[in-house]
Amino acid sequence: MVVIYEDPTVAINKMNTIKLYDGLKVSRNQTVNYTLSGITVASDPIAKFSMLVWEGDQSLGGAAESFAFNGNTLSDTYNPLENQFNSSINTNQALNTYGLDFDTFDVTSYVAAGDNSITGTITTGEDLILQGAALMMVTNTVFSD
Ligand SMILES: [Ca+2]
Ligand SMILES: [Ca+2]
Repeated sequence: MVVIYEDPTVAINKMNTIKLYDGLKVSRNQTVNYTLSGITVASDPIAKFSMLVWEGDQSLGGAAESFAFNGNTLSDTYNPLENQFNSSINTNQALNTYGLDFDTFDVTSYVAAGDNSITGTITTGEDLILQGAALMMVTNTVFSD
């Protein structure tokens, strides 16, 4: 279950849309590229991206494990460059949840006005993961369903 709620800190003069993409795909020792569409990015956008992954071990990483949003590898304090799927929840400052990896990133600088889609690249090594869902919030030119 995914609960989507209003964030009062997000600028209210923006027409933001939220897209939820779900599915369940196993990845291990492979690179998976996908395209998420259904958006038309407005000028001066804000954008956030969240990804829910089941499994993903903190103890298994390596050069082959990463996630790239429009070609930009995402990383932060809770998500090392080479161990994206590490059972973290970065918005909760949680490390090693033993089975759930759910991280949110500000990707405003990785989208541009007029974009109609984004690309995601999941790269996995020995750490098996199950891709659960992706959420994209972006300032959109029009509402879409
Ligand atoms: Ca890992
Ligand atoms: Ca993570």
